[in-house]
Amino acid sequence: MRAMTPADTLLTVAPTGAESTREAVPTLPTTLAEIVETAVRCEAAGAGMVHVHIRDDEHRPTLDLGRLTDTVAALREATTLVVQLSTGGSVHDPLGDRLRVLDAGPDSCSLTLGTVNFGDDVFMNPWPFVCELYQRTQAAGVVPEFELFDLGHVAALHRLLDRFGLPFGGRVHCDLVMGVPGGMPGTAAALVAAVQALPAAITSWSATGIGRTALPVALAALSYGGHLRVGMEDTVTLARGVPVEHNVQLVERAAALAALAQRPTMSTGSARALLGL
Ligand code: KMH
Ligand code: ZN
Repeated sequence: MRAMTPADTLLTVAPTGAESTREAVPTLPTTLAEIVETAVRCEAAGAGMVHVHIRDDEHRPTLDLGRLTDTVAALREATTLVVQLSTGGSVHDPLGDRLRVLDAGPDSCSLTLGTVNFGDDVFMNPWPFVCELYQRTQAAGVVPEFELFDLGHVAALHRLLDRFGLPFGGRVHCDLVMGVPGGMPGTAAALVAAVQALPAAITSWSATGIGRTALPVALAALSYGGHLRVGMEDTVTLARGVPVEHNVQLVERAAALAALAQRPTMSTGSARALLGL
């Protein structure tokens, strides 16, 4: 029933990420002004939530608390988007810095359920860290988005909810991040397997396909009742050899797919209700 229920689509934009360099991707928004400009345009194109990674003055990933706090304030000033800060950061960020992200006061934060090979790197999420971060979200009144890179992360989500109960706000939202080299593949079959294994407490799920899996994952998610995340964090081409010039292109494309599927993008107010904010 959960998988088949049609509904309007929560569209999340992840405009920056921590992996692409500004040198390799000159159109990547990395400054505060660029991230805010991107968020404004993406909201107008149908986005309901923004998943935020920030950069320093040299365009390198940072979890600087002052910058994070300023970013949350600037996004709230310029948009009505749900502001979600990444607690994943980059593969090089210390766990303590990642816990402190909550001190910037976002509406939501990402929370990955386990360690995963990440290309040639390792994205570290030891179980005690997952538990600590989750309990901090509950205490701070921040709504987590559970990031699931692999089927084992789905099992870990069962374990987490069984042990610590529901998130702040009482809703349970997760995002399947598919196609990372080291995680589950970005295929319809993997998506169905993961969704069928989700805990009964899940109230909404979205999916993200990395790189060339972006479109197959989006189409599978729409047809299976899920929501969408798109953005230059996950893919920097529109098609082979066609670079993304601006995140709004990915948002517009996803919004068009959602409309075609008779599941148009939802307002930011509906996004807040969906997530328990
Ligand atoms: N940058 C990746 C290592 C998250 O935002 O929570 C982790 C990531 C997930 O992007
Ligand atoms: Zn991220």
